[in-house]
Amino acid sequence: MLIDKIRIEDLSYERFLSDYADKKPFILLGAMENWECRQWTLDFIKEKYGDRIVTIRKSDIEGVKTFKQVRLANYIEHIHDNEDRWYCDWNFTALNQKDLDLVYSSPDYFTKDTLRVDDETGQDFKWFFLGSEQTGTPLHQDFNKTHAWNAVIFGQKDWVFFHPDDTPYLYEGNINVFDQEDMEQKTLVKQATPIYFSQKPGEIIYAPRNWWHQVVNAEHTLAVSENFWFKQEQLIQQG
Ligand SMILES: O=C(O)CCC(=O)C(=O)O
Ligand SMILES: [Fe+2]
Repeated sequence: MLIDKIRIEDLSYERFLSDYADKKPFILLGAMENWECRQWTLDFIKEKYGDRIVTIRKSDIEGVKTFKQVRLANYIEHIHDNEDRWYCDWNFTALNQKDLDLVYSSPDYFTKDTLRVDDETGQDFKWFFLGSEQTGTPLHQDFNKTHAWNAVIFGQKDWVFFHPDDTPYLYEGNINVFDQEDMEQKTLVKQATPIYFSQKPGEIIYAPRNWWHQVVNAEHTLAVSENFWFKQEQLIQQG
């Protein structure tokens, strides 16, 4: 199965709601043209933000549960020799670095009539993901039935999506769908329908709630990502 790629000028808000919102993933093009962070390089980030404290975790299923804090410069210095596949998974607003809000701007599709803050903690759901080649995020569904968008600034991400109906064939996420051997051993997965594709700089992915996804950074990659609910859903969830 292929994923739709649509330019922002060809996608009205009405069409987003009727064809994609809560229905299927797609790639949005042309929505990052004016973002300040599009000019960033590793050297620039190290120079300007190297003193920031960021959170890192490993790229495998166990690693996602344990975070460490390091200086960003320290992570970047080791980006070429990162055998343990540490991944900078940096919820910058939770770390009180809200100035970074200004270096990009969320497309309207994902801000209009949406909720983007955790009621209990008051935290925004905003992340930078900076990772060496082969870092990434194991197969999962996003927390609390949130939707997400994810924009590549530099590098490349390889993705797999599965529809929520494929849940019985996905071993609760304990499968590496980029690993041939794992795919052959875990035979149930043959009944699922993966959508494999790559995401390049300037491209934004929309991930609907409950869709399974796994991500591998094919090169040293920087992305920015936010999670949200459509307003109506949150009201329903709260009863
Ligand atoms: O590694 C990535 O860019 C994807 C991250 C992701 O899917 C998540 O944190 O929910
Ligand atoms: Fe995710």
